[in-house]
Amino acid sequence: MTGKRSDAAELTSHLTDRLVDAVSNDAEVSRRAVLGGIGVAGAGAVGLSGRSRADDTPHDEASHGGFGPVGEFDSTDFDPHEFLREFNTGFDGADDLPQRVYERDGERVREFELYASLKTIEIAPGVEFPAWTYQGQVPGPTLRATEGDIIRVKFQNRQSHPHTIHPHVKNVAPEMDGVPQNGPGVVEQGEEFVYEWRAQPAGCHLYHCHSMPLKEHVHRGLYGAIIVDPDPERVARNPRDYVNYQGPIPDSYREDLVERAELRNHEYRADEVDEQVMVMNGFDTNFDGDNEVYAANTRAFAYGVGDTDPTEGEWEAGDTIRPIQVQRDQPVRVYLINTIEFDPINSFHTHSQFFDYYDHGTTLQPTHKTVDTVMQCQAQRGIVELDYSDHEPGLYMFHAHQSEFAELGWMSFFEVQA
Ligand SMILES: [Cu+2]
Repeated sequence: MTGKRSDAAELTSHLTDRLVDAVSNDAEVSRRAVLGGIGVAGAGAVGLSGRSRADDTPHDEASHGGFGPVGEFDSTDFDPHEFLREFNTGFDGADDLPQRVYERDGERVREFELYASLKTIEIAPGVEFPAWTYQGQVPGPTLRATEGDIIRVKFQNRQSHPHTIHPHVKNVAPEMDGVPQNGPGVVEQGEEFVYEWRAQPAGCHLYHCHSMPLKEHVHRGLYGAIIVDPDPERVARNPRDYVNYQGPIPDSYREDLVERAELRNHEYRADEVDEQVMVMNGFDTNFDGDNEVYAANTRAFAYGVGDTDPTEGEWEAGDTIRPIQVQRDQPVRVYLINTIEFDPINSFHTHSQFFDYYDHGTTLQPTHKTVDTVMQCQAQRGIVELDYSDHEPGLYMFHAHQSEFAELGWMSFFEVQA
């Protein structure tokens, strides 16, 4: 490994070991104990010396406990790298998500079949969590449509608790709101309900269960992304709906907005951009009302740097910890959503890089121009646009800038490639 890569791997490995040791060896451990390195892993777990085991064995020789390859995830049934770029549009998406597109009364319907189920998921190497899931995964599948379409979700509850799907879109029918007080109410075990929502407004949105107690149903894992792409034809007709700007809109500005809409829309030019979904989440492993493990897309440090150097060959099964590789000459767009429970806010910070941010993704002009940190409350979301064309190839960290979230799993790298 090159120097920088081995340093990054060392950091990832150290933090992962510390987290895993603390969480897995003592079900009662609090996150304060994890951060302090006390109680479970002992004094050997503290500091960034590169020695992460209580027995003081150097990293390269450590056994890393009894699970799988060194510091790797055991379970291959969820791959955060695959999830990152997997958009279900009705035309295209995950094999295990039934979906289709059809016309009905002159409108386009994007139909998906989602179920709720209990599933044990792996949130850090060897650390399991009893999740409540949509489609057996956390986050649930990313649903994507174009503004104005109908999103139709056939929902089946295969779990013993009553669940719903509550959409964060502009929904004009109360019975489709997915709350216990309206329409069908909660969906009991074995029951089904078909939700229909208009895909509006354009933006980065989400869905989640709204059964009581709400914080448990959300924290257990029942959430996912809804992405609504702007319709360039509508933008041309109503440009004012997409800007926070009161002045006149000359034709050149209108054309610029239409082009921006095309670059955001998967049926036009969105493939020119490296699009990614990051759902910032956390897990309360001992159910004390405090999260012990944090991540973007569920798996702690999965976008860190593992032991394998991809420049030396292809990735192999078991190489579950690796940076997100991006091309220097291709812009990056992150649909960023915060679903964290128990903590009031979450955040996203890039090293050596500034980005444009679109709060809720509902505008075609950035709401924050040239920033390197944004924060989101629960259910807040937005679009992050990054350009690495000026940067030298290499590893660039990004993480929550609550430092403790970063140390407890929400720390990642982009690997910029020439
Ligand atoms: Cu629920």
